[in-house]
Amino acid sequence: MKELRVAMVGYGFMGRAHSNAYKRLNDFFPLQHRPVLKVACGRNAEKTRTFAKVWGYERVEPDWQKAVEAADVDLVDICTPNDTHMEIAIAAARAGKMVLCEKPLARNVAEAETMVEVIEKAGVPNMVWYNYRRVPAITLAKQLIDEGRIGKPFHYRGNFLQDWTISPEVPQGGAGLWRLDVQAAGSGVTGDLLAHNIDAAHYLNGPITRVVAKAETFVKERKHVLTGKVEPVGIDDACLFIAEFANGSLGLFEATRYARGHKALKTLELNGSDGSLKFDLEEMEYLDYFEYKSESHVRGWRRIHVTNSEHPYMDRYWVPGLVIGYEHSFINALADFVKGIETGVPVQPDFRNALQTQKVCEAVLTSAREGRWVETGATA
Ligand code: SOE
Repeated sequence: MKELRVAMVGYGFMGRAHSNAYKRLNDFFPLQHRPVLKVACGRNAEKTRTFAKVWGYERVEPDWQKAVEAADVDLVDICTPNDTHMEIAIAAARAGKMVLCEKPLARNVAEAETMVEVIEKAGVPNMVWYNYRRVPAITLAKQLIDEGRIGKPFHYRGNFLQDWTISPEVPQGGAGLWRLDVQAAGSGVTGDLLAHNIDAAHYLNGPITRVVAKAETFVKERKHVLTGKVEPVGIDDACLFIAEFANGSLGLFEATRYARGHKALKTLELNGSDGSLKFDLEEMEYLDYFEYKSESHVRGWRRIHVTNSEHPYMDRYWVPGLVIGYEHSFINALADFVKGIETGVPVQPDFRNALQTQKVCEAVLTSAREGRWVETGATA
């Protein structure tokens, strides 16, 4: 078995989700590569040490440049705030390492384009962790669409609703709350939540060509963790947009951190001439499917429990009827990435593919600012 020696930059929520994937990969997927957790790297020395100990990294390296250039590292995983993605990805690619980057790829299109240019020049395998594509029910949705069961698509809907920033007492910035700091994050729910929905929409329904959006910042000032001062909030708290897809269908998207009662209500629906599909992350083991061609007396929505061995990824896990969870979407993504290295067929979404999601995010933010339709650059 070949070793895949990992340098992990960042130790937060995503550092844990990805580390779990490296550790469990070979337990479930027969592959020629075995991840080895070599180096953990982070800004806070004590937290990095604890993280490395808990997850089993061989050593700790406080200097990220040394970590990504280390001779005993093959793959760099970027789990840091968005404002550091570009610098780390470029250094890692130039050092000839494979690069896996947490979403969104960057803060904006300019950064993402630079990253794509460098990574493609370096010719190193790369992937962006849009993990929801690897939820078996969503992968099954893609399969049903590709089998022609939905017919001509008319409507696509995608929501991502949370409620964790409603209190004006929640500060912005710093290690825990950088998602609220526009400098660190680039944007608010657009880059954080809509980006997931745009990636899933691209995957299931093809390119989005133009958008018109409305964004809102409900809490205009928050204390900044780093300066201790009350400062203007630069992120979007909520963002809604209408989209046109290259295939002629219409999209409706909503993301917010102000939907009281919803922690991570991520839903999607596709309606076509021959059928419809519905997914809800809170019941992620199910895919709802409406098949129009059934005889009318039995026609209706059917709920597929996506746990059979013939369902995507499920032959790797338990017996039919028994479910897998959120963390497995990262294991599945990693398995696809490693398979990509072994077969020479690059996995999606790679940096170039994620750049298109970044372009839609930017078009959405421009539209919200300027109150007009904005082209994404994608064509039919
Ligand atoms: C934000 O709360 C967040 O953690 C995102 O950053 C993740 O990408 C999403 O999957 C869950 O919500």
